[in-house]
Amino acid sequence: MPETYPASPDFIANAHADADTYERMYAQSVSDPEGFWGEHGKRIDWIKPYTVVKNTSFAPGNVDIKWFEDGTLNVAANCVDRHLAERADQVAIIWEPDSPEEEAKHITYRELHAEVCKMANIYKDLGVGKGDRVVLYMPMIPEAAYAMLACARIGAIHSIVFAGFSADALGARINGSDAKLLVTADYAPRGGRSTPLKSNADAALLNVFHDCKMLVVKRTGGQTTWTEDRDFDYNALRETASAECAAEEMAAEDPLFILYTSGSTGQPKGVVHSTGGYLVFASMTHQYTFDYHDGDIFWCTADVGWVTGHSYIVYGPLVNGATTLMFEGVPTYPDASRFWQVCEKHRVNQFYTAPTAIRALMGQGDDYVKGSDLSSIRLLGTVGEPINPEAWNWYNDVVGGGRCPIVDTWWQTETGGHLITPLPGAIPTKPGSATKPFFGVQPVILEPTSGEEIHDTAAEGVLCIKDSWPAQMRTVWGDHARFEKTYFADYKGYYFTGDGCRRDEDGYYWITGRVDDVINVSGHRMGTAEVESALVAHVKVAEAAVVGYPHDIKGQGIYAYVTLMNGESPSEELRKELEVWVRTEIGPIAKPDLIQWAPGLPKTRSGKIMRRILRKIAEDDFGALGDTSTLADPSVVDDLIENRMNKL
Ligand code: 6R9
Repeated sequence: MPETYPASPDFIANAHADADTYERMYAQSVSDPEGFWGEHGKRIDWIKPYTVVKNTSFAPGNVDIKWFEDGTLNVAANCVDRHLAERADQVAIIWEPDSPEEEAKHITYRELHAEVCKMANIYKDLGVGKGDRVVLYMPMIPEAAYAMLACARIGAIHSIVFAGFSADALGARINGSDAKLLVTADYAPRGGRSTPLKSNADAALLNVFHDCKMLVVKRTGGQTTWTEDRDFDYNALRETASAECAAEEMAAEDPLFILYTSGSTGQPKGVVHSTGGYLVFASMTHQYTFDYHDGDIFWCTADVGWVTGHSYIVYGPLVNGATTLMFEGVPTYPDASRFWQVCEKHRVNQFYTAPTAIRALMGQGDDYVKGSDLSSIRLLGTVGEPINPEAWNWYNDVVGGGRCPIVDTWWQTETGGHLITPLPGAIPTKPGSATKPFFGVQPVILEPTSGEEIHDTAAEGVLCIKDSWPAQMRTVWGDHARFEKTYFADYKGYYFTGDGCRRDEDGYYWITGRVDDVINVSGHRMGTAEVESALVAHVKVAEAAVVGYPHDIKGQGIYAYVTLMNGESPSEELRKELEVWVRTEIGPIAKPDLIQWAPGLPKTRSGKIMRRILRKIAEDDFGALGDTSTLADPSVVDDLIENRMNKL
């Protein structure tokens, strides 16, 4: 039995929820979801109050999810305007730049209001209106938050593309949502290097054939090329833009944003989130999971290009009137003390990051942590992948000094907010477990093949969710059938998460990783099929199979088996060429860590690649290949093993 770690009595005494409160609220949230969410939906401001709380169906062929459907509201008004009466001069956003030499910025709610309105007015002048899509391709600068909230203010739908994605990936997403406007910056400084966003954006638009304008924010002032009548200078337009802009009245079910994420098939899907349900859930999870209190400084180290940045840098904290820290840089620049120096400098109270960052920093030694005063930190959090106990213990002892509860939050782009997480004052933690469900969330463990629910407390199988929660994704952009097929077809009547899970005898949930062809590299989700299709798009590649393998820092690394075209021969040069190729097709995060030349791939007689075998070879687990008798040509396996051995 792993040890459990309760919060200190002091922490519990001041927490929003202790064990009794959690039990009571959780019980109500599942026995009477209408009553529970009807009450907690009021934590945000509605223009027209809702009368219908929940109207959801997971029924095959008729999946339909609506929360607060007859209510109207505006997300930007909730995140900004409603705080003006009481906290106009409170800092809303602390911005910490890539280089510690450059000055941090402090943006108050009053200033945030003016900036969001100006950006919204610029959008309107460029012809963007309610329901239009705006793609954001931005560095981690305050303008990224302005750009999101400006969309929300006028009812436009944003779709953020992480600045580490390539021009090709950006172009595909602009086309995918038929966006009218692309908002970007000249350059994105990160870790002392600089990504030329504007020139990537120029390249992306070469493959966009509808009318899409570009709004460019000045970050470094570096050189860019300019296309008249298509490109617009944000900083110049801002000078004359009005700082007042009425907030559009939106229906609760109007889409707030689209965010592309990887699945088990080649094409990333556009996850659609709603306005009302999403905001209520972002607000409530931010307050309870992080035990956020007025005046706290909250830091989530994610990028706004991922869902974590949406919910816990921008929407959750701002709707709660928090001070949210936005960091442009990386944990190891200028050196491995940067996170801790930023915590000390801005007196951070809650710190939320990914296991991959913790492992990387742990590898650099404790001295980098010990040089900073971390006494302001009250709570630590993790997200994105399972955390191994060694990293958990280091985080707890060295960073938290044994004083701070750790919330290991399990959730997904699709879920909008935390679904399984400790509430720090209520649930003693166990290293590596996301512990218990959040209010209103009913996890179930199904037997993978039969789909039967396992009712014993101790259970292992696939993780599904039994009923809807307010921030559940509503559809796949432009393809509701794909939404149903991906999440509701394998296990009828449930939302299928794609994760494997174990529940222990105390009812604690332990996520065991994806059960589909999705891998998790440094906390970034990637479909193996995406990387494969990038590889086979290269003229010298005949076939490719990609699997994950255990990686000390990244959690999983990308292992690519590549079969070359007849007449091509493997070389170091070609290996480099393929690495660069994948970077260009998808982005640096998709670059294979290992490429193995494979004269043949293990296939069934019907031509299906047997990934199970490739995974085992990549893991150096040759003894456990399982049944290879269905292979068309079993000898390819011996070749692959021999080659893998040669590499070690
Ligand atoms: C928020 C986010 C979702 C996938 C998810 C799971 C993995 C996320 C986790 C975790 C174990 C945690 N995951 N949090 N696994 N413990 N605390 O990361 O969204 O990028 O969509 O990834 O990440 O496998 O299914 P997203």
